[in-house]
Amino acid sequence: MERIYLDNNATTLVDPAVREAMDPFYCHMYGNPNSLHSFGIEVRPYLHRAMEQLYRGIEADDEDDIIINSCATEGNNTVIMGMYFSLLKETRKKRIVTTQLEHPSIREACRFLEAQGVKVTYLAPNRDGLITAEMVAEVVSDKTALVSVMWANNETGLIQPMKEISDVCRERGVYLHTDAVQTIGKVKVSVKEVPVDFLTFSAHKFHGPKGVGGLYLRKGVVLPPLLHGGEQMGGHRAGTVDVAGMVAMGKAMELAVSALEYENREVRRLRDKLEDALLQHKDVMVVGDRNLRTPNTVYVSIRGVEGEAMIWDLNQHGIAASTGSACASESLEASPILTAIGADRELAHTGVRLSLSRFTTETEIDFTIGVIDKAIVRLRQLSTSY
Ligand code: C6P
Repeated sequence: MERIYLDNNATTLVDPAVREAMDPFYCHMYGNPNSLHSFGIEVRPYLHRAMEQLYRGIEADDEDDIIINSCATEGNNTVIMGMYFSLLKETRKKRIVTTQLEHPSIREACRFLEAQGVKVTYLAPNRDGLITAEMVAEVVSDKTALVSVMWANNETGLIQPMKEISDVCRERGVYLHTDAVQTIGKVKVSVKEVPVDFLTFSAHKFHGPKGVGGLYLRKGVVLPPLLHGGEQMGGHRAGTVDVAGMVAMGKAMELAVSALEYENREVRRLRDKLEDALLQHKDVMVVGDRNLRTPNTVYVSIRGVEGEAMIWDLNQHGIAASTGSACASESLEASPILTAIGADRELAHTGVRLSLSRFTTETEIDFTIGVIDKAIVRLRQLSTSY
């Protein structure tokens, strides 16, 4: 059996069709799109097409902007820092409302602004792991510059009610940002149906390459750039655009959107099969209602089994999973996200995240179930607390 990859919320395999689309831009069409000679001119139609694929993918309007950047961490920081220089620093609007569920690229950026005098409210989710529109409505005031709520969570897969939250923000005239990194290709993302002002995405989470991402800006919103020094991206982000990356992200977006139906039927079926098998064991808990989660994610707590021990055991059998987000994998701290949803100490330390993709097969899931079944029995026998 080849190795099995069930850590798709950390990163994904590059779809072979995406790889094929980006390949010509390394050794053949390697011109700088801002150059006036033929090498530059010949790549421009490909960038144009990639932009069209991205606009179509999230149902953006022609007059909106999509800034191509290096990753979601950059996109999230661009929004938070940009808001500081456009509103928070100089006007009466001195507040940001965000949540305790956010990725560190939002959380740490907000902490940095707190040190500059910005007031940040970190909304706690309810017991279901959700941030409701009412919670947002309760804390937003005329001093709020920005609301930032992640669309789907990277650890639990829980999907937030973004439409209702966007209704509140529109009504109150407050900018809304959403980190949609874990949502593209899993749930329909339409900025027409869910009118947000800023939206972050990252190609490597939907079968594109690492090192390229996008930030959507609604028409008319003002956001100073994070990177200065050139007119690329209409002045929104200086620096030569990663041509191969952008072409790849466009193709990956197109494929992700066309695979949505498969994701919601087949990937969900395999995820549910795995989840049902886990729940056959006693003292096993899955975080969040499966119908409120992205179809590929299950976050499970197995009493008496340390998350790290299970990951190690799975890895011995060639199966890749994680205890939570990859960027915190070396920390022994309890997951801030699980703590936020009220998990007790044990749950926050016994969590295992299994995340599938459209490349996951039934044979892989069956094999994984067999390995986990045996691991639970063995690791519990070794446990002093179970
Ligand atoms: N989450 C995980 O294992 P980058 O790599 O900068 O493009 O993406 C950062 C990021 C931002 N928002 C969300 C919701 C994310 O899940 C991630 C990346 C990985 O969960 C690595 S920490």
